[in-house]
Formats: sequence, structure tokens, C-alpha cells
Amino acid sequence: MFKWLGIQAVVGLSVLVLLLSACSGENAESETDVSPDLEYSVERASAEEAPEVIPAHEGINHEPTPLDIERDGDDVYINMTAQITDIEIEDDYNYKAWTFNGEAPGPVVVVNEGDTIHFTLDNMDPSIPHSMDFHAVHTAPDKGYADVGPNEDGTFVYQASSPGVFMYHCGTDPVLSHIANGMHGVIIVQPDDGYPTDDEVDQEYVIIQNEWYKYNDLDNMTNEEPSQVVFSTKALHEDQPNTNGTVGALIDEPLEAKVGDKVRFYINNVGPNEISSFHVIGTMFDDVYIDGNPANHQEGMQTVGLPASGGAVVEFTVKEAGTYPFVTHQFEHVHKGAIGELIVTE
Ligand SMILES: [Cu+2]
Repeated sequence: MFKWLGIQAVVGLSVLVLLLSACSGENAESETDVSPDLEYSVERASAEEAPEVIPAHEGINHEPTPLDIERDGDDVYINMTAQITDIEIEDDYNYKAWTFNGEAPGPVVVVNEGDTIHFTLDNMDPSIPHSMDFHAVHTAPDKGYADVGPNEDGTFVYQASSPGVFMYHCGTDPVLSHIANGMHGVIIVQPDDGYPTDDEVDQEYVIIQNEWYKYNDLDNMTNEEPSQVVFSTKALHEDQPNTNGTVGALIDEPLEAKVGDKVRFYINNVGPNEISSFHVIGTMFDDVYIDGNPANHQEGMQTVGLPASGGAVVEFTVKEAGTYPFVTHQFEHVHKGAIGELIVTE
């Protein structure tokens, strides 16, 4: 049933976009009635709407840049880019995203508790400043998260002194535009002493929830519902999928486990506006570490609430072969794309 729902949502959404784009004004309203499962009052963003691309961004589509991270003892040198890259967030709908490294969400960054981060942002955007706000560090924001001008780079140094699953994002004004246009991601600070359940875990994945709005439309981002709510995964290990936050990403590239595995998800809801009610259908979480801090250990949870920017480590055991969808249990958002699948085999 839920398999059906997932496919129906993805296929149905595309159909709806086609319907909307094929119809004008008043017709569009009646046409949406043929798809009652997908009724909602929000006008979906689509390729047919003229995007308000900043003139200087027209014609720019930077190739994704691999994350550059090097370690020297407890010093970690992280080089990232702010860049403009097209992302197909739904079939035939390209979004000229403002990104870190050409991914939205940006690449996952993993460091250790106690590391000193030497972070350099190379701003490849020719027209506007960008910045980096790592929730994982203590710093005076006007210094550590300062703007880096167009075609410039800036270096910042801070400690990762608390373990967790943290959001990062561009903090340049207006912050909502920068986050909603794609400048968000996750930094994991691994606890010094690990998690008490480390030895039990067989598979681990990163899952991120984010929303999309009408292209670069601050009024829409401020006052309206998201047009897409999506999950993505970022590769923690070789051979794992690494996706953008696009409709159907984790149905097209499902995650995998074996019967009896204990599965760990590092999850974060980068928003920018909505909360997440993270739930895996067909199981419950044996162990949860709110915000990824081992001190915040909870057991036996059905759903984990993630405020905008909130993270968690969730662990569960899959006892039977099959397809386990994961969702935010605000099902209006499932119909906008917030569903993925874990395939469990013998
Ligand atoms: Cu920015």
C-alpha cells in the first residue's frame, strides 16, 4: 500500500505539474480535482513558470565540485565552494540552485569532536556574497560566519567541540533566500567516545529533509507552503548513493539492508521552514540520540520530531525482508515528495 502511495505520489506529482502547465488559471483548478490524492491549495512550482534568475546567474551552471577535506592531526582543512548549479528537483524542472559544491543539500562533512576546523569558502558566484554558518561550532557570527564577496574566498577557524548531527547553511542576508535556494547541508561531529550502540550497528546512512519553493521568490518562501518537500542521502561510505534533494531521489536510489541488521540513520531537517516528523514504516527506533549527542539517548520512539535545523541519530532493527518506506509523518509532505525506501533482503 505504501509502495503504491510512494509511486503514486511521484507519478501523480508529475502528472499534476503537466496538468497545471497545460491549463490556464480557472481550468487548472478543476483539473486538479481529477487527482484527489494530491489536492492541496498550493500552486506547485514548475518549469513553466518564468524563474526570477538573477541576471548575472543566467548562463551559469557550475559543474559540481568534489568536497576537499584534509586532516593533519586534530586540524581539519575544509575547502568548499559557493556556486550556481542546475538541479532537476522534479522531472523536467530545473532549479538554478545556489549551492555548496554544486549539491543541494551540500556534501556531508564529517569531523571529530575536538577538531579545529580551518574552513575556506571559495565564492564562485560573480554577483552576490555568500557565507557559511556551521551549527557545529562556537564563534561570533559576525566574524566566523562573515560574508565572502563575489569571486572572493575567505578562511575561518573554529573548534568542533560538541558531538552531533548539525545543519550548516549560508547565513547571508536574506538568509531565507540563501537556504531555500539550496545553500544547506549537514556536518557530523563524531563523539569522542562514540555512541553506546556503535558495536551493534550494521548499516549507516545520512538522510536530509529539505523544502523547495517558487524559484528565488522570497515572498513565496516567506508566506506560502513549500511546493516540494524531499529527502536526500549523502554517501558516508564508498558505494553508497549520494543524491540531491529531489522528488523521488530515495525511491529511485533506495537504501539497503539485510534481515536482522541494526540500521543507523543520521538525520537532519534543514528546512528552511517546516518541521519534520521522521518515521520509518514497519519498525520503531530502538535508540535515538537527539541532535546526535550521545547524552540525549532515548529508546522506543515511533517518530522523531526534528525542528528546522534539528538532527538526530536513529537506530532500528529490520526483522523481516521487504520494503520499508520512511517519511515525515506530516503526510501532506509525503505527497510533495518526502518519502524514501529502505530495501531489506535476506
Ligand atoms: Cu548564500
